[in-house]
Amino acid sequence: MSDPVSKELFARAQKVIPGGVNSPVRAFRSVGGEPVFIRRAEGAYLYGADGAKYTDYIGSWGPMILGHAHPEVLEAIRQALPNGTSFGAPTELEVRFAETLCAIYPSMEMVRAVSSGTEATMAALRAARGFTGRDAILKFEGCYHGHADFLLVKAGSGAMTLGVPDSAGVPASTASSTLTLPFNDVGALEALFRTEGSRIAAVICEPVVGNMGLVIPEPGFLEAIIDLCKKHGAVSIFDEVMTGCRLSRGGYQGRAGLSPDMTCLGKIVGGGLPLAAYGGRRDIMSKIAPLGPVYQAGTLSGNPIAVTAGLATLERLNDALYTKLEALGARLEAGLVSAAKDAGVDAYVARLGSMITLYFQKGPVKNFADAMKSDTKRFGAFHGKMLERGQYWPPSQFEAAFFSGAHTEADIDATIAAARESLRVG
Ligand code: HOZ
Repeated sequence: MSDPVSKELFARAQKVIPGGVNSPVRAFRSVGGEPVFIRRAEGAYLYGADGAKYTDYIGSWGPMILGHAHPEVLEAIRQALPNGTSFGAPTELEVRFAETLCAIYPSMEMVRAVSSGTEATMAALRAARGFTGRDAILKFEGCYHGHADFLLVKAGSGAMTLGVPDSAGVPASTASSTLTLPFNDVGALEALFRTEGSRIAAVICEPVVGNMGLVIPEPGFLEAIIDLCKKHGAVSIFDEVMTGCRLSRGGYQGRAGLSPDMTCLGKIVGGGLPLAAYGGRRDIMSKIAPLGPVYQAGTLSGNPIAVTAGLATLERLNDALYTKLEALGARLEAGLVSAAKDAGVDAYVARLGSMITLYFQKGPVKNFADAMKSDTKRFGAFHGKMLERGQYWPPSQFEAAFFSGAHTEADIDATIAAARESLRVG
């Protein structure tokens, strides 16, 4: 499936990097192939190690909403470079970054920059535990919040794809303070709060799940999380690492008019460089050191080059972009639905804005158990056929696909045509 140059690189990589990849989702294990190595990217396209061109539906797993190598983002980075790459001391850039995030996300009164989504969720939960003085946290089956020990419990993304939702190496004592429930089940949530409410520090959710494929919240589910947390003195945390600045400038919370106690951001806010953030209510964030007793730190937190890329990206998130993404998304969704129907393939397309999943099953998909009903073998065959046709779809049934403002109607139509063929021959 992969080209000869990638094959050779993968053989070398496997000798010195576990599985040949620096993050498991990049391996093509669940789709029965080997990864395509990438040399460069521009706009809507990735260029493989052998020079082959692919229309990209990964977008670096979310950050590249403006498209790859956006000229103005690159220029901002270029201008920042001569000033130095890291100071380990505060900068005006970090102040602007925090002010910008607080303005875009009114639920965040204070914010702290970190370097990855994993750090953001880990730190937000520590803050919630420090604030409440409680240990238990609740997450939802199939949601993925990075790879902190206590979050690798019934986890989505690569953990789900590779069949290790409960990772080895996590002490049972750590995992035991993580409670789990099915996504979208308000009854189960209410019942759990009735019995365990007084020991729950926080409920963390992806408001729209992207890590078991795309799963959209049922009306009232997220509101129930926020309300029950309020009632029981727990902290509601929206992990908008994927959805933040993606489903609207203000994330899913901005789109739905919701106000969680805390929010985690990453991916887009870093403009393609390692930068993330967590924040929320002032009384909770005031617990963070040096203001309070909850410790959290980072040598490269708020790195000036990463913040420059983030700000340059955030400045370009305007209404015209989201209108375009919605129109492209509707076009892609309709095209995939019709291609699957014409091919006689059982399929369910979930989409919101510029996030989309083509499930190989009839659907609907409302939670982890539903997602697991998908025909992953069929998905693997589809993935390979799409790749042959220059379409780089995420190499897992359980990852949302992303597209960018650099994609055109012609790109989407070519993808639909490729899907039509791939579904027929698959
Ligand atoms: N959240 C991303 C995938 N669902 C993470 C990317 C990675 O694990 O490499």
